[in-house]
Parts: sequence; structure tokens; C-alpha cells
Amino acid sequence: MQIDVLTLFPEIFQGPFSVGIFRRAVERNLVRLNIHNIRDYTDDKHHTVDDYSYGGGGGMVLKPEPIFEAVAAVTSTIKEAKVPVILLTPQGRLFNQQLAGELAAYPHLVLICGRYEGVAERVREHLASDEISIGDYVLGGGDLAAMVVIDVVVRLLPGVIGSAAATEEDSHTAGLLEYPQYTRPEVYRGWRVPKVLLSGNHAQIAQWRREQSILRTLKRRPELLGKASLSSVERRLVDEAGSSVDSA
Ligand code: 9D3
Repeated sequence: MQIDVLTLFPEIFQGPFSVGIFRRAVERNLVRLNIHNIRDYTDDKHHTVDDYSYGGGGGMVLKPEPIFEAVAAVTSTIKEAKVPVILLTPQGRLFNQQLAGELAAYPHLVLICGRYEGVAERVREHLASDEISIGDYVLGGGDLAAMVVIDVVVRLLPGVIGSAAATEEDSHTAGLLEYPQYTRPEVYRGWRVPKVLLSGNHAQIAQWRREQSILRTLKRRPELLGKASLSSVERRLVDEAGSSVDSA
């Protein structure tokens, strides 16, 4: 997958993507990340990227011209007919794992990061194919939102996460919170590891973990259980525990 990002702050994309899983994915040519400075696509002496809002009030608005020019420059090098051009904006479709899955199916993405008080409406109307928000809180700009989207999408690309087992486990536990995890020592400051985990009985361990996941989800994020795929036995566990959620 190739990802092109248009931003006013290219520097902030350097850190997170030069380490760990993402870096390895780049080295193995599973993903290519190109960061473009919107300011490079201005043609006036002062490289102006923003302007006042028609009608007055509010703050500055990102001008349409540099963003249109930048997208044209990027897409002119791409052969696919339909490249999603995604505007990160608080007004967008709420990002989640499902939307990440949809984006991961494209060979190419273009992400536009806004700043200031907003992006010219004509970018929204006539350039962006999609608008995405990462949650109901106010960020300083779209850059961190784009980085979140990239992080989540790239993990879904084939071969990026090492083992098929990990991805399979993810789908098995989809929609549930994680079970408690323990490592050595067996007793730390008097806190013991649950006995079942030391038993060596893998079927029993799997069952305990599954149950912990379900009960923890019920207690902390009950709304997730609607979409999770549970067996009829597990549904009954939820219904029984649900009437006394404190026990979870
Ligand atoms: C009073 C109007 N403000 C909207 C709440 C203006 C405004 C504030 C901050 C407009 C943009 C921003 C910067 N945020 C983003 O560009 C952004 C964002 C976000 O703030 N939250 C969640 N997802 C996203 S995606 C892009």
C-alpha cells in the first residue's frame, strides 16, 4: 500500500513511523509512506496556506488552491482510477476497526490533514472522497488523526503483523476486551498468578481467558457485546452475570 499525506507539519510524521512494526513494514516494501508539505504547493512569495473566513468571525481557514495542487501532484503519479482522498476532520465518519479494514483494501490512500479553524469547504465538496474523525474530542489538527489511521490500517496489511496466529486470535476475540495477562514471577509482592495459568491445561486456560474477556467486556464496555460473536453458552454467561455486573 502507498500512503500519501498532505500536512503543514511534515516533521511530526518522522518519529512514530521510524520504529517498530511500521518501520519493518516499510523495509519489507509492504507500505510506502510519502509525506508532502502543503506549503510546497503554494505559488505566492509568502507561501500562504490560510486566509480569513468569508463572512467574518472564526479563525483562519486553509485555502483550497495549495491542497488541490498537492492532491493533483500526488494522484498524477498513481495509476489506479479510484484513490480515496481522505480529509481528517472532526465532522467526519467516526473511525473504527471496521473502517480501517475497508481502507486496508485499497492499494493507495491520500490523507489530508487540516489545521487552523478549518479547511475550505470546496476541498470537502469537490476534492475529498471521504471524511474521517478519530473521536469526539478536539485535536490541534488532523495530523495526529492521520497517524492513528495509518497505524491502524498498516497493521491490517497482509504480512505486517508477524504470525497468522495473532491475526486469527484477533478475529476470534473480535469485539471483546483482552483477558488478564501475567508473566513471571509467580508471586510478586504477595500477588499470585491465577492458578489455572500454571496448570498446563491448555483447554482450561483457553476457557478461563475467554470467560475473563467476556466478563471484563460486560463490566467495562457492555455495548461491545452486541456485536461480539458468542456461543449460546457464552450468551447465557453474559445474561446471568449481566444481572449482577459487579461480580465481573
Ligand atoms: C469550534 C469548531 N472547532 C471544531 C470542534 C474547530 C476545529 C478545532 C480543531 C476544527 C479542527 C480542529 C482540528 N482537529 C482536526 O483537524 C481533526 C480531529 C479532531 O479534532 N478530533 C477528532 N478527529 C479529528 S480528525 C481531524
